[in-house]
Amino acid sequence: MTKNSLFWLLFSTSLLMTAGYASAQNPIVRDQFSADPTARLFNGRVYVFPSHDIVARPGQGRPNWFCMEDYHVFSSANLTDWTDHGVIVTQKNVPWVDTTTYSMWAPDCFFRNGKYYFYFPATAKASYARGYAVGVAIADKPEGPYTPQPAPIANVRGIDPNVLLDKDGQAYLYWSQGSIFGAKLKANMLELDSEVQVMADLPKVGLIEGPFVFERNGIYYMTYPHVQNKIERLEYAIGDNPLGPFKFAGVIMDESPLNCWTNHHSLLEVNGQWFLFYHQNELSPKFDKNRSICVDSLSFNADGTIRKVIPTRRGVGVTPASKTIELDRYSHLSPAGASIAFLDSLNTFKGWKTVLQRKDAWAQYNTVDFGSKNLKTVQVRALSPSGGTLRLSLDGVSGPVIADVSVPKGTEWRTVESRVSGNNTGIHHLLVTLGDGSPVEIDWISFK
Ligand code: FUB
Repeated sequence: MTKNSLFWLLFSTSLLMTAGYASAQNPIVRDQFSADPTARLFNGRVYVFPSHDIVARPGQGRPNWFCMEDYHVFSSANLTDWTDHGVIVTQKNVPWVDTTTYSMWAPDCFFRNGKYYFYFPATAKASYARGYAVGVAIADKPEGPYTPQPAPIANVRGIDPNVLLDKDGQAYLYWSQGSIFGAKLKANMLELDSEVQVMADLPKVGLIEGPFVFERNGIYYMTYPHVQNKIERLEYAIGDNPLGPFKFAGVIMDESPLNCWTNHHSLLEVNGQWFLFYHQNELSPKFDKNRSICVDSLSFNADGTIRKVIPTRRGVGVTPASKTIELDRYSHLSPAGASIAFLDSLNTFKGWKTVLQRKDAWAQYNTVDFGSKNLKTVQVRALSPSGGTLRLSLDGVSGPVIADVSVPKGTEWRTVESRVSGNNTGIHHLLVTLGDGSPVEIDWISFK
């Protein structure tokens, strides 16, 4: 068992499982668009506060641009099963927001004084502020209900609020508007307690926004999306003080392979393991203002520098073998003959399929928990116009074979069942390889 697998086993068994199954893979929210995830650990659960992209109808904000009317919050006890707690704040209930703008952009949430403070930017009515302002809504529980403050925070003009609570009990608010700004917050978490400062010495060329600040081993990390070239990548700078100056230290995630113009992120430590939450546009490849949130593991070098994160479709967490294993959220694909496509390109929310087109092409899905008793049966939802076979093996293409699955000829999806043999207990990587016959498309796999 790898160190990573052991972490997941301990993590998933040491915390309560949630009732509603959503997904263990990326993107983690698949029934709506979501972006700009700020993840926080509250009461042993991970809560993600994203913004909520929608497809704009005529008259809603700026055409062909971001369109956001409200916020949902999602939570998970194991980073695998996510619960959508529904809408927590909507623009029509915030007195100061100009509701013609649909501009509820990237938020944050912070626990202090026994309350949850939800910080969000939006375009203000002219009587409150000019342009973007940052408001606060307060709740007794992370999932709400939240009560918005009647007016935005004075002297904060911009987007993408983020809060840091330093070791000495001083809280700070950061936000962006061309540059990144920061100031002390009063203990009431609702008012600034210092002059606003531009955070030095961050890049001066190319858009910079979305600050997320944290402290680790005495180092203050200022992390942010930045357009170094054509689209945003995630970078970080480090300093000795919460308000800088900061020195550029590296790239956390390169530009989107899907060409999503924005990225926006947060980092979270859970039981000693760090995670990067970010977004991409896989559910909307042709319109990058409809995004989806993702999570991948992140780690540090001994000197405190951050190792670059390569975005994956597999995401994080253990997938029980008895759940539907979505092979299209793969860990690795063979260099040729394997690809991913939408099940229905007119409704991307239906998800994806894996297409194996050439003999010996394979797809690998990591960290499947087969449990403590040998499983006897596997079901595969598949389609093969001329009929084909699949070989299921563990931990490598030449690892132990646990099943051979015949997919009969046909143009309709069908669920085929096969016997599983051999020892298959514990956590393993699952490999699915195309055998003799013609191409096979796979929707999901599940063991009994
Ligand atoms: O989601 C709208 C804006 O796009 C965010 O506020 C920025 O950080 C970028 O992700």
